[in-house]
Amino acid sequence: MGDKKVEETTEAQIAVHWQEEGYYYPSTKFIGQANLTDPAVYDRFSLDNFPDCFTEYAKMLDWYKPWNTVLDTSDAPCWKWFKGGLINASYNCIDRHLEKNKNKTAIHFVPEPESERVDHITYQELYVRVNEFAALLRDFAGLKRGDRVTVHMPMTAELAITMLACARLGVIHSVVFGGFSPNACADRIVDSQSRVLISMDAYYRSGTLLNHKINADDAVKIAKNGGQVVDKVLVWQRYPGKSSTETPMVAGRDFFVNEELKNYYGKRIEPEKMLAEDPLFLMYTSGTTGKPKGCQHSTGGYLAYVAGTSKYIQDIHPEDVYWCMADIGWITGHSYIVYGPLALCASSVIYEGVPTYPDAGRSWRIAQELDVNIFHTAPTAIRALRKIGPDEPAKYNYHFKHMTTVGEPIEPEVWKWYQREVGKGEAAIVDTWWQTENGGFLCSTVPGIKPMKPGSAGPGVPGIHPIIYDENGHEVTKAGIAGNICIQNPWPGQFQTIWGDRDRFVETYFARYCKDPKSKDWRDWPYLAGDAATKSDDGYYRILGRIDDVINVSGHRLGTKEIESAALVVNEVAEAAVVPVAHDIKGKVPDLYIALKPGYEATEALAQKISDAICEQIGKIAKPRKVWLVPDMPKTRSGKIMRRVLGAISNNKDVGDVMTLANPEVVVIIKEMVTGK
Ligand code: 6R9
Repeated sequence: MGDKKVEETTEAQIAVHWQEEGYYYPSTKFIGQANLTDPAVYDRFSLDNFPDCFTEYAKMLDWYKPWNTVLDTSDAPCWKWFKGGLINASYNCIDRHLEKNKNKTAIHFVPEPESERVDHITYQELYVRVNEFAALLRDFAGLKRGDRVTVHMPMTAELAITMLACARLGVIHSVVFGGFSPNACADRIVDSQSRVLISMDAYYRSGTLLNHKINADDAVKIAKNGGQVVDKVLVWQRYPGKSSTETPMVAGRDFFVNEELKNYYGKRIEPEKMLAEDPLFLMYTSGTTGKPKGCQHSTGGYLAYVAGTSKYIQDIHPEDVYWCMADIGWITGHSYIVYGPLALCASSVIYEGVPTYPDAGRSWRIAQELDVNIFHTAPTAIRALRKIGPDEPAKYNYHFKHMTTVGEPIEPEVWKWYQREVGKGEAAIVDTWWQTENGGFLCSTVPGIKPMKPGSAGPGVPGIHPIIYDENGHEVTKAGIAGNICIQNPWPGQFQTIWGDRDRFVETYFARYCKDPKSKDWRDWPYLAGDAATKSDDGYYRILGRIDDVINVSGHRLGTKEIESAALVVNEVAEAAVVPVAHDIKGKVPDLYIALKPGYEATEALAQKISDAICEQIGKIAKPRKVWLVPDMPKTRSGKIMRRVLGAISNNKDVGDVMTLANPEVVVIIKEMVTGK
């Protein structure tokens, strides 16, 4: 395995910082209305019934033509689900609901300024707007089935409309988180070979109307240097007809969507009949090397999986008002704001702003006003809300029947506040563990069947069979012992490959525990998630954190290599090392250690310059807590930077034995610099 892996696992285990907790039980009222309460249905998802069990999810959708093979393994490990089936995701999220529910709200768009009214978009209106935009994409932008388009937009209804319009045409959308920098956007344009970029002029964030279109201008320039020409930039307007003069446009390249759309009013587009295994979208995520990975998600399998898990784990019924606070630019937003809830004909809330702006009551006022009854958020938001307004939820008249947490481990104390104050002791809670690569939940309790346990995600959700392996590929059977969590079987929501890089897909996720690389049998291809975990005697999994070079900041994955590469762009920098530091609200934040090239002086201004370079290249989310300009990096004799030692210093932990290092004296200097001791 090499000493690197051992070092990383040790680091992950630092995260084990709380004890097993007792159970909490859902109310009889919740169980009385829950979608899944029959253990026999759960049991139908056993490995004995694999893969046929997943047809239960596929049957929640409308197909133009049914599949003839549930799981095709001939191109292992690129699995094909529901082969032979024909389907359209936009049709399933919109058209099929019109007959009975056209007047129902599909999307409640909540602008950040409270002075602006909420936009309640019915399924009929969504149908009209998606069709018109699809017509524009096809006839004006020239996009067709199989093309990729990059979408760099803030949290607005137009983002969901854009995705659904692409899906209608079979155009593969690649949504980039709105807060990402032009550089990050450009990388994704180049990798996905998008010749169309969809943007928005502006959006509100913490009280300021930010100009967003400038990011598109820079991204297009950078992408061109990277070899990808964007010939059209489509710009939605936050205030149609108002802000055009403030948004400089490049003639012949940039177009205001709201103006061009007038030519397509009343147009209807027949949904494309897609193969189940045709890609629906790409979603980029950080990996162990610098380059983000374009996770390619399928149409039929993905949609079936998000519909099924939205129904059984989120307990979404068509009459629910469901609010997931995540950004649509992350996988949670794709699966559990747009595709899952809309496939089930629920009403989904899209909120433009930050949950804590302008005050600690904002989120609860939204819940009260819209009568939200299912609430989905992340530990980082829960911690922030708890910090600034621990008693705030009680002041508002809302009632959640169900709540979710996702994105990182949640501390039991924070979980208990969430349960008691936000959920008012009434809500069933699910802690859902999964990843961009997975499409939908992997571990969680089924809320109508299993009790909750603060700090533990739960067992595998129906049809997901986790296993923990040690470094040597042996199963870890003993409770409480950490190892690498893997999934034994494929599932329909799983990504199909890394866009354009099948080798990296196999190498990253399967090579480590593959039993036979030539095998076409799924049993030989356990999926490596890249997280350390323990299993308890009751079969619940506790996720401890990443085992690879990824930092989870506010529930978002940042590659340490990405941040280090960004620092190395600054001329004075010789070496850079990033380590995660525990943070009250964000979970983890990066600390950046820098060794300068000879002849340069360590100054505050230089540290600031390096920090700015990172924000510029990746986005503010990657901003280091602190840039430490150190005389040298602690290194092994073979020259590897000892991130474990730096991590221990940043987190005020014991650095352990460093005498085998090439330069142990530097550890003393760095320690004094950082901790003052
Ligand atoms: C959905 C999403 C994935 C990584 C994952 C793990 C961490 C996510 C978690 C959790 C503990 C949970 N993670 N959910 N850790 N408990 N409930 O977050 O996708 O952005 O790809 O991040 O997040 O480390 O590997 P993504």
